[in-house]
Amino acid sequence: MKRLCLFLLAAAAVAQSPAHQPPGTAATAVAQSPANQPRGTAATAVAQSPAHQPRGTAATAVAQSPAHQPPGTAATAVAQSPANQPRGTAATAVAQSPAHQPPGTAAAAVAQSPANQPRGTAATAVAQSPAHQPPGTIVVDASEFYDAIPEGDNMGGGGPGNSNPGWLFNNSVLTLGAEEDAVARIAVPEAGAYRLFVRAQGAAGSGFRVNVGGALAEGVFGTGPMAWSPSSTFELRKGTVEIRLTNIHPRATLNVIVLSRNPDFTEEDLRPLELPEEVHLLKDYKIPPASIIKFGDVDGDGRPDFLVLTPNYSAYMYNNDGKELWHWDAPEQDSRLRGEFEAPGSLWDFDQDGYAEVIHWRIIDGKEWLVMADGRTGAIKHKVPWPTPPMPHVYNNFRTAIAKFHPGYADNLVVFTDSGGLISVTAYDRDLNQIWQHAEKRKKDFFGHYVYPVDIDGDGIDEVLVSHLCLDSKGNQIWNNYAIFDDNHDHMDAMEFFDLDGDGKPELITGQSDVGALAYRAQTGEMLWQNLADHTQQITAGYILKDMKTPQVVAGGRVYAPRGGGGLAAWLYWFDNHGNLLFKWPRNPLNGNPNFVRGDWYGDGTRQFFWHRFKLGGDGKGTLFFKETVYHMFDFLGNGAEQVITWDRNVMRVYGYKDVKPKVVKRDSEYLRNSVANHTHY
Ligand SMILES: [Ca+2]
Ligand SMILES: [Ca+2]
Ligand SMILES: [Ca+2]
Ligand SMILES: [Ca+2]
Repeated sequence: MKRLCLFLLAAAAVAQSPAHQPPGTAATAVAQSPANQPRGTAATAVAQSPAHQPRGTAATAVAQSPAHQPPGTAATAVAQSPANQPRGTAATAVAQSPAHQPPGTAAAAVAQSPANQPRGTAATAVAQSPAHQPPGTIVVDASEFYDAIPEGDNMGGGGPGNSNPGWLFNNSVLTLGAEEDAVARIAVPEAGAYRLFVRAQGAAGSGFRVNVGGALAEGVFGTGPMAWSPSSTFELRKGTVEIRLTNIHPRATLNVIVLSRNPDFTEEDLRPLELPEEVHLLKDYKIPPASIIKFGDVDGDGRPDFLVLTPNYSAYMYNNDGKELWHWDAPEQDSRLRGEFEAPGSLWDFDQDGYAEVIHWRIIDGKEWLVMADGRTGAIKHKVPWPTPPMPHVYNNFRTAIAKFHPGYADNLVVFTDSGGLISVTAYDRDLNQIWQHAEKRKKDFFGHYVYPVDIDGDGIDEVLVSHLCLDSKGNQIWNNYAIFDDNHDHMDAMEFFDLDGDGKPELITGQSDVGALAYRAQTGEMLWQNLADHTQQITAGYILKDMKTPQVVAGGRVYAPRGGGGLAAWLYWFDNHGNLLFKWPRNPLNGNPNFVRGDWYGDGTRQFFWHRFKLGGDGKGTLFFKETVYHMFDFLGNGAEQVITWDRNVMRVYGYKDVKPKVVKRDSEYLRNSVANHTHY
């Protein structure tokens, strides 16, 4: 989806045609737009055909949970993500992790934030290193060169010469695609004689040299297969030293540099030093190639289980131990069409018996069904026809989310379908009885990629947002923005709800493709500000930068086909709460299609932010924290903190703060809904 937006640029200007729609085709009652709506709202059914546009690539997305989550809430499942993402992480199932070994050092001691810190004050973080730093040894992984990454270099994946099936320290590389020097500045905790070691690979004709603190080291690195090369010894003073990769002949690849007072330091000595000391690998699941992963407790043991939906819409249900409980295989028919987009599904305990049900798409006897299945067995509890015109059709955006349309426990379901010409939002009760439907003839993606049930006016009942349209709990329109953004390419890719102006009410912050980053008054749809941020795909907001009293908005700006490598790249645009650009990070986009996740990593009540494989610091820069890109974040362990879930192809891992002090935190159903189940992958 997101990528499609790209070619859209071109097309951008296509008109739209709200024109005529035969009202009243509605499937069931309600919905439909109130009278005087600007152009093309209303009505229901009808199909149209946007002629599926050739989207460029697969889709990836990321999301985050609507609405800021009340700290201290609840527990179970959700999440999801897009399909096959071409992100460029090199080696996938590489090594494993950190067998921690606290050599008692500290160089990288993570500062923790004192309990009640005014938000914003972001954990006083002391400088962090993306690796353990045992006494007498400085580990400089490739990510330390990302901050000032030259245009043309990348972090691996997606280009010739980058594939490496073997172990990579931190699963992290710098591929030198440009001749410009790559530079990192590192801390030397104590003066002394340090021997340089370089782990790099390359091919005939490639290579680079290393300059430490202004002195050139012996040897040329990155000239052949991956090699661990001891080099010169340097007398270093305590303080900061510059490491410069120079005399570059592309495309050599740096994996890691070590400066050690131990002249016999070996490659094997590196193995236990991966990732920052505070990062603990907690779970490591092998999963089928996934389109999306959803979380929820289906077996009632209090621990989140997970549903893997494949690009074909097949469903595999696993318990918390990673044991398959059941699966349902989708037929081959139209699997290519389905595979271009994220698969729809949710886990939620609709009947409150303590066992989450599985909502997903099935095809039975040639017909498409919306199914609510017993999460333990896959047996169908309820099923109704999938709310879209009969096949054949396409599967542009099929999504599900849990909504709350009445006081008490949230047990409504909303289903969003963009099946080629007709886009609809359909609401159901806990038994899959349809409550209302809102449908419009619209071009692909006009309403974005996700449906967001969020209580924007604070009355305890959800409103429903799909891109430029906000509906109330009965399906009636509250506002729309069609007059401003009538082109389907201007859809909202990602939505975040956050109180930017401190009045206690959430604003709607969106990543809106080529329109950039925008903020709206969520209650009325009034636009507050807009600023460009490349092709804005993901967005978040919070008190992240140190010493800033007002919140920031951070947008992931996508760049297409970066520098020779092809594929996608992204960087961060930091804005103040009025939309003024503060700065960008890093110096050039990094390849990948990364998400934001955020949550209480330390279990101290402060919200930490992560993007791609990095934790964002109070200076707006990222420190590599994980071997894969982040996907979701919630209290997976039930220990009072929130853990980061990463996902890369067929590997899903859960990482947490190593020194968390476990505590019982009551996670209510709204936590489960907002922070676990309704997570989106944008
Ligand atoms: Ca469970
Ligand atoms: Ca149940
Ligand atoms: Ca409301
Ligand atoms: Ca506000």
